[in-house]
Amino acid sequence: MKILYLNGPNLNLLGQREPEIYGRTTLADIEGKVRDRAAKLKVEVEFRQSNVEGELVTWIQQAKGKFEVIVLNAAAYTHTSIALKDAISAIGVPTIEIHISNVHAREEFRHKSVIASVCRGQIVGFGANSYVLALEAAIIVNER
Ligand code: CA2
Repeated sequence: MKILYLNGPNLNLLGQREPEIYGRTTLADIEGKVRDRAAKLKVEVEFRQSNVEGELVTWIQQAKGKFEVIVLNAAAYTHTSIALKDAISAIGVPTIEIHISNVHAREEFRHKSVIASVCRGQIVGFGANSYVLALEAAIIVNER
């Protein structure tokens, strides 16, 4: 089973700025944690990050037939991107929405997710562990 982790804009800055919200863990650290756990669970993972909305759309489209599940932290595009929503809906690869911070405890504009209705579920607010928890969710989604 192969799981594609996609990360949206500014997540390349993790660990370097705003540690009070996003912690001190870098995206590379998170990838390492996910890879350790994935090896124990005997699943394959691929990690990508882009600041470009269209690149994320292309990666979602290309996931069909190559990955069983997508784990998506769309970052700020979560709250705005109909293009991401349409791509998730069009390709039909089960997608899990994740967030590091508890978006519901933050500004009002972060409470709305444009992509939530086309995702299989959400994991929100567990810091870097949201990524690790998503592995278990991906396995469950794939078994259904
Ligand atoms: O909590 C999350 O995972 C978010 O997806 C992170 C996004 C934010 O727009 C969403 O509302 C919630 C922001 C990612 C930017 O990450 C930064 C990391 C360090 C410094 C500045 C931004």
